[in-house]
Amino acid sequence: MKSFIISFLLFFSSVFYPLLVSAQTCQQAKSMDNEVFKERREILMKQMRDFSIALIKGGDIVMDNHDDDIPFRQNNNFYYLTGFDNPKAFLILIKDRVSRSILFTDILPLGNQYDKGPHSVEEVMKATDIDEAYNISEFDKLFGEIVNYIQVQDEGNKKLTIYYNRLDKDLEKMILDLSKRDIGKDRQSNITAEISMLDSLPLIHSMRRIKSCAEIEMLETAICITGAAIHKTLQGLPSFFHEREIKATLGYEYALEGAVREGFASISASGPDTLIVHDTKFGRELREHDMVVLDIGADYNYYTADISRTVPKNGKFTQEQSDIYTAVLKVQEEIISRIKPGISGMGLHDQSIKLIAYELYQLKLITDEKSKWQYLLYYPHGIGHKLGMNVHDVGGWKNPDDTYATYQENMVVTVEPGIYVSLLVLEKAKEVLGYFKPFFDDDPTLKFEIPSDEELKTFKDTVHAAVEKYNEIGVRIEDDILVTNDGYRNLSGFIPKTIPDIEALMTGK
Ligand SMILES: [Mn+2]
Repeated sequence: MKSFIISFLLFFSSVFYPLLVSAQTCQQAKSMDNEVFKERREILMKQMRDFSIALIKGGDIVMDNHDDDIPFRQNNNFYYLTGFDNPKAFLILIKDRVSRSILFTDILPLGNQYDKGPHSVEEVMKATDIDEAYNISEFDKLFGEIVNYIQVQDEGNKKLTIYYNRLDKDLEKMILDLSKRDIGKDRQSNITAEISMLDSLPLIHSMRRIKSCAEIEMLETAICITGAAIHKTLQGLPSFFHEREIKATLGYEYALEGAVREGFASISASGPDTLIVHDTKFGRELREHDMVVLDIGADYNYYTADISRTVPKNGKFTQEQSDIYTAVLKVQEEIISRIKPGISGMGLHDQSIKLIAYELYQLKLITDEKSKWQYLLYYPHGIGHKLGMNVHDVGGWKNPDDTYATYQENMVVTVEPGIYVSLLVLEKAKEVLGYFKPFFDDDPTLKFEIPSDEELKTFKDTVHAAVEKYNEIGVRIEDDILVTNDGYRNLSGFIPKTIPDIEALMTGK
């Protein structure tokens, strides 16, 4: 018996232990319970006018070229309010004397052999704890009844407010058509209400900008998974021959760690392609002295990470690669250290331009630190953006009243400066600046005048040697930062970023 136990234990440790150690390294945040979604619906309804409804449409199934479905991902606002990730769905929030939520979706017949989905409205109600659920086939009829019902409730006012996504013109037309058909049908009450159509997005987006603890945990899981994938990619990169191997490694690690999809099209740019900010093709053979930019993020339960690391393909920085990398890293760390509630994203971008210009001047890549256009030839994007369910999450750089939006506690933002050195861009400087100018003209901080041909020639002649020296090196470094009550917490700071840490991980030394 004893020997059986020993051999069993040996068997167990030899067979199962390696499996255990190769399993996931990220602790997975537990999915949100229905109370969370219910509370969000209640908060939204509190902001709505009395006697109004909000109509939130779920995501559409998108076809690829012919008859192939692109993998379905629920609309973020819809998911935010329901936690329900089936296609063909509508949510109606009714705010009257007693507020309630109604979910419509595709109920599949039992025995359906093609699609996975709910087989009864009871199943939907049990899964979501929503007040009422119906088959989507009843939507047209019930929408009319709801519209009329609200008007009866609000007879004194005779005004019906419908909140919807104003960007969705098909939805707008559908609401208007259905309302025209149904309003006034109830002859007994003799109602001819006028309809106010209001945009639901500002209300929902203002909620989504500030993250709850549960949302921060989701983001931390997505970031951990992304970190694990970067770790594996960096270890493998010195022996990789093609960018495809990066893609394979990322996909494998994501799935293994619990993320079934990426939050956006992964960017892996190598060699001269590091100068392209959005290269998602994974189409290039790797070369020994390439730099490789990874700008990636796993999606975990509808929350995405967004992290960039730039490394030498062979694991060892050359002097030139190190010069550019060190400059970007200094700027990135300085900008991160300035994050706290009350500062604006635009203000940070402006500071990042000054810091990058200082570094470019030291590297002899520009001739005037204060120039409004010289830096742009090497730093053609913003310092960062909000992060959440969308990789470029809701809440832009400006408020509706045109003032600059400020960071607040429990927002999550990215910090991603970059320097990209290109002889071709230098040569085409006039065209490049001409491309940017119209976008910048409205912004007093960024507005610039195109330099004269003479000025441009002097500039080109002066910086040409330095640009040649660093040609085709592109570096971007990006972390995901939680704004705290008195500063920040770098959620992705554990992912190797200094030159010694990267070299040690990649070469095993
Ligand atoms: Mn980003």
